[in-house]
Amino acid sequence: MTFNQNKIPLFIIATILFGIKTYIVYRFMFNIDLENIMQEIILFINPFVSAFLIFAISVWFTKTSRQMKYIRYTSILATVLIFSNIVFYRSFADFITIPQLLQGSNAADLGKSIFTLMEPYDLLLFADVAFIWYLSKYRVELFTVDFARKGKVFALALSLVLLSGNFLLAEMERPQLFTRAFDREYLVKNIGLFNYHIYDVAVNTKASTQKVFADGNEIPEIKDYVENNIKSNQKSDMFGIAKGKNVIFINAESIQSFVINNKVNGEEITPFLNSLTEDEDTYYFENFYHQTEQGKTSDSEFLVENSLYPLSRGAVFFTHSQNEYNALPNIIAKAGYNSNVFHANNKTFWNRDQMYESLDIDNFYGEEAFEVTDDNSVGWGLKDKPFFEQSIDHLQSLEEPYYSKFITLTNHFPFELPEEDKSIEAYDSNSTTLNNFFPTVRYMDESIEQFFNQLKAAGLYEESIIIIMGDHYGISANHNRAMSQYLGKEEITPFDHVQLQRVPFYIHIPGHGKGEVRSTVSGQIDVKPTILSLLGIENEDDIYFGNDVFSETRKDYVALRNGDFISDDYISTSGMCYDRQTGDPVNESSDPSLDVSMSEKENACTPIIEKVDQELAYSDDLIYGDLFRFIELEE
Ligand code: GP9
Ligand code: MN
Repeated sequence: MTFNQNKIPLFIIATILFGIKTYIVYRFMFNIDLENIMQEIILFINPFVSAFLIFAISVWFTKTSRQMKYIRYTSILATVLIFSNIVFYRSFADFITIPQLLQGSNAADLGKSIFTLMEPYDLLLFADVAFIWYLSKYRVELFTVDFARKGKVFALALSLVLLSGNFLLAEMERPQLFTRAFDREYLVKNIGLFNYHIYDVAVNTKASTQKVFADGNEIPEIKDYVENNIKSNQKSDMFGIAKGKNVIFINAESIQSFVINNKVNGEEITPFLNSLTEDEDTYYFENFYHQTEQGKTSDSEFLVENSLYPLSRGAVFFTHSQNEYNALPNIIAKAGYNSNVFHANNKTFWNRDQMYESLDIDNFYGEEAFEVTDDNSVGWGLKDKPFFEQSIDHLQSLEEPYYSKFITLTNHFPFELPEEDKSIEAYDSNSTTLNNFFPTVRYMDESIEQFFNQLKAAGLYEESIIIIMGDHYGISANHNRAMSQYLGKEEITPFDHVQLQRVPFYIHIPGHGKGEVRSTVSGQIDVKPTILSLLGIENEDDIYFGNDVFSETRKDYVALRNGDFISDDYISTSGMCYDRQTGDPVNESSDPSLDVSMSEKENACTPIIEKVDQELAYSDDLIYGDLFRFIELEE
């Protein structure tokens, strides 16, 4: 940049003032959790990066007056944006999102209380604006206004370098920040308020353009596919067995089936869940798979409520929370059920507050419904035992019948637990994650046992069925070495990896007496049809991709979201087809000169791969096109 004599460009001053202001707002007006020094650094850097990005554009205006005007007006606009977020935050403890802003009810709520949400000292936010205004109007002679082409390009390049640097740091601090997009607070704290808004606009524009181009033409074809390939026309023996009963659904965080009936250091890991596998009122499904992707817990919720697949990237809870769905709560409401979620975490995490409205969930008992203290929390928040204990009162206040989902939290990465809560010792391997997993799994097991007892004591047990489901894996493939040590295997093969995606699934029906261990190949996609069947609710005109787990006429495979599948006979993963029982590759060409892709094409998995791809694509179409808005569903 060529600076005239000792003059400096106004946009630099604007950047510095605006950066400082934004940083102060981050620290003192928003309640942003900073967990480590890296996060503090990123939070400090990003306001300046954003400010530079915005103000440096001014150098491209050749006329002095235009340049000054640009700086003036952008500083006002950007400040108004910050101010709006502050006001919004005071009411919703969240940052503005476009859909939320457009939601009539939110805006109306805000409208009424807007003045009560403003503080006199908010005026200070406009102090630098006034200063910049003054300088740009009356002291123009102090500033460089003429930038050589080289200077302009340099300013632009610097903007991009700063931005990439910021994004790189953010990605290092939170891998997959953009694709997973789990929480607005994380986004704001890592990339800044302005870039967050740009990101939010981009995500929403993408979703709504795809929506705009959809017209419902695809529906007959999808319906046909579902009728012919998914739905079974026979009711299972279990149809209506729990008619009118409450449904208590436990979403058990990060538990995998390999811990069930297994030991660590010679001790049982999950004594209570093990006892349930032998319990006469309980069905335990040992070949039940999670089908989640980047949306983790939220994906598992999406599968359960809709029997649709989550998306292959991003969290559908974020990207398509404004869609219409025909979710389980909506269907059972017609049979008189109310639906509730209990989860002692931020309501905005995974965008639950917005998505639950679209899923027709009546009540969401989030963090503020619980008494959370330093003593009763660890890691992500309230420990599972006090969580269940405190939930009993809420549960008692509900009208029956209800569907109530409990999302546990303690058994979450990085699996922290205070000594006094540890009933078993950690494992000993090169993976602290796997080592610490066992004591927290045990803690969750104990908390579920305690919950059963409390339900009984509160008289809520007899009239309910209790379903327990693992939401997704807790131990990723990064810990394969430790995992192979624990399982006593030489290595974790792709086949083993698929088998490790099994999560526990229990259906407990008090007084039933016919429970047993079932080996049906099944998955989270089957939960909605199963619950509906147990409650004796027919749901014929709906579109979904799973089956009642008790049905005799099920489609005989489970698709994972990445296109892998598990069928009665085969497991398909990483381009290989394995025999499900022996784990041996099948139909590999014996002639090594044969084209590999040919031999892959010819293998025994091929016909199912085609179905799996088709099914995933149809599910995606339904979501991207928001097609449920075109579907007439029976009232
Ligand atoms: C957060 C909890 C954990 O509210 O559900 O989410 P996860 O990281 O497991 O998806
Ligand atoms: Mn989870």
